[in-house]
Amino acid sequence: MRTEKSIEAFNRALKSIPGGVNSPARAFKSVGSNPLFIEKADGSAIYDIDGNEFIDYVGSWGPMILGHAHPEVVKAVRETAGSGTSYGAPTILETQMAELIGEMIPSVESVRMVNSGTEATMSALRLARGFTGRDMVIKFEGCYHGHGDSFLIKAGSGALTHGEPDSPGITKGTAKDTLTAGFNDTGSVENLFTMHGDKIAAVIIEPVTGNMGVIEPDREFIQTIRTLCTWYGAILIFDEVMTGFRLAKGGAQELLGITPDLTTLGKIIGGGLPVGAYGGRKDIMDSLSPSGPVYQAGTLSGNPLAMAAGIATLQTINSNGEFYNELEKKSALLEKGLCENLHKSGIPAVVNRVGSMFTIFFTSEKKVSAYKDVMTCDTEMFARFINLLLDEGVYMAPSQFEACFVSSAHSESDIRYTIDKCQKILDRLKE
Ligand code: KE4
Repeated sequence: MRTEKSIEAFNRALKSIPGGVNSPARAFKSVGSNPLFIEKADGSAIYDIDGNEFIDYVGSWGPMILGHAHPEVVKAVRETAGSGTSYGAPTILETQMAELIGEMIPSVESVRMVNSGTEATMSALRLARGFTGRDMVIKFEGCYHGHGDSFLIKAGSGALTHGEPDSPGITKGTAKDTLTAGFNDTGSVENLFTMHGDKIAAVIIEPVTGNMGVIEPDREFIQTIRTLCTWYGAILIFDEVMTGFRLAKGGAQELLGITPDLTTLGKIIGGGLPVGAYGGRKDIMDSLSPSGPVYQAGTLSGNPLAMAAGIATLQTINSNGEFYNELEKKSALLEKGLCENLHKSGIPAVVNRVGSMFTIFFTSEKKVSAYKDVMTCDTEMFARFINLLLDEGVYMAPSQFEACFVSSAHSESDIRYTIDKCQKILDRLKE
């Protein structure tokens, strides 16, 4: 695979952009290679500047559920842009988006648009704190909610502790209000509520994780969180930036049958343009300025281009009553093929899949259902797998701790090609 142009582009970018990328997830650092610079993308295919073509399972980390450059999305952006790109004043497009989100996710009675998933989660936490008058938040080890200070906190030792900053620049004052529990560890959440219950403003969780790889919640675990939040008057925030409109029309909360108090969204609702949103119970949302005292604002919130792209995406999904069934069939076919490959190869690995999100964990654990299982992964083996896969024209997430995504644009031949190439590579990994 030729990569001269990407290498040259990367060296040039390094001179003016920290690490040569505008987001660390793109850096390919954890798989020991350099990022590919992309020229264009169409449907399930992505093309780098050296002319290499790949079947894309990153999909911009989730937004591209319809595949790249979907005609309806491109048309909507083109037509909207011709009338101007931003007004700093309300448009009907924003109301259409809010109504559409509320129709698809009934728990979202009222919603505020922002410009990224990070902005959505930061704002939702401030709102929960403002509404309850409490300071503490519980997050889960391995869950990622964007780069807001309160969320860049890991558990430190054990799963029950006051937070330790994950990054320089986060004050001890911030970290002390973030408590960390274990995903799928019901006792860890119960203990935190027993110790801090009336000081906990919110619990925020990826209802199905994508950011430590894909892990599904035990039903008793997620139900207990809902019960504890209700009992102690804490706000349950489902961070569905990745799972929203991905796992079902109504997101993970539809799949799990759990109603959160607030939901954060992003990715798919922008159709690839910068977007985020947070919404939920009207009594909570009405605390937001200008209706209420909790302040949050944004120059480009509800930007007409992002709204047009997002509305076109959601309307395209809604126009096909079989959309999620078709996605499920393709994703299940891929999972089956990958599992058969891995079984034949004898290489220890676990494939976790929920809907069209999946992760191949290179571990000898029989099951990956918690952060501690994820930490057993052979990241060296994973890196070799990813790089060999790229040589064969398949682009999967360049980190063991991420999700891959199937889109409606992936064809059955894409899936079969991917399965065949994975088999070839696993045989080579055994050498
Ligand atoms: P953004 O600020 O990146 O739009 O969203 C933050 C965020 C919040 N919540 C969840 C569940 C998320 O998955 C994300 C962002 N996801 C990563 C991929 N794991 C974005 C990729 C990147 O950081 O470049």
